Amino acid sequence: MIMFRAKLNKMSKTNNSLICVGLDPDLEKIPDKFKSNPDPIFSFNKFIIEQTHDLVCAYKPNIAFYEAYGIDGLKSLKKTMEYLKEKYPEIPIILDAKRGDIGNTAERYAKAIFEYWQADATTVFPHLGKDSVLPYLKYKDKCTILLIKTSNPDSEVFQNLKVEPNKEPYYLVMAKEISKWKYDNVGLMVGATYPEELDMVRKLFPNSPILAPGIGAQSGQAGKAVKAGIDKKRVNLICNSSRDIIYSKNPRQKAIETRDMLNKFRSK
Ligand code: OMP
Repeated sequence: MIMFRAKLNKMSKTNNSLICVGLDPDLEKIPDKFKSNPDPIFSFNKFIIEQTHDLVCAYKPNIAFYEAYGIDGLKSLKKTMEYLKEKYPEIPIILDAKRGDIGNTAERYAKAIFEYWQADATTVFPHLGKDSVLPYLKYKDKCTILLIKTSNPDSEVFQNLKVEPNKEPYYLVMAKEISKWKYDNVGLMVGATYPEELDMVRKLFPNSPILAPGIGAQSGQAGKAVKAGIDKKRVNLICNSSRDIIYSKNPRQKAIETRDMLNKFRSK
């Protein structure tokens, strides 16, 4: 049984990379040449994977971009997952599904994500408490990435509210509580747009994988995020970029530039 963390760190080292390319296809944005293909989403994803597989530490398809096209979109997602598993089994796949429901229902979500979709990791909102997350944590070799502080501008409104007893921000209280769970298959998500919060979370979880989306299209502060989020062994940070790479005129070139830019800060 290969643990997600081992798979991620191996890939980070092999490709010398912290980049996770987000496979978030939108038919209105993909180049025309893919649109005549019977499965434009899969053919676009395949192109992006072929352009970037030696430059990434992970891929992250966000399920919303497939559900938006109904059954056909989900079939394209299945083909993409199968393609990756067959051609590049060493690259971890984070199926970004942003779940969050009571335990009984969470058990069904976890089964779908880890057994049907065969993802290596997924994203879950921990606000409902430990009993809502345990069904995911039962899958020991998988990683459940808990959303601590989202990358969007309005994430301040609720997630930074000061709460009792010590008037600390809600995201931090939540992270501290999760750190007491002591599960080694927990990952955390903090937007690269919030390097200070990322720093606080890294201190609480010195060895855990942290997903930091928001570089590129959301103008996250890549340098500050890498310095705050990298662990002592210079790994366990997953910097996701979707639109900025996949819709670039030259996705390979853009991925190389992003990888090199992140590595510059990684070694400092
Ligand atoms: P781009 O903004 O195009 O790079 O895409 C960002 C990807 O990361 C999307 O799939 C988002 O849903 C996801 N994401 C965020 O942007 N912000 C978050 O706080 C959390 C996520 C995520 O969990 O990946």
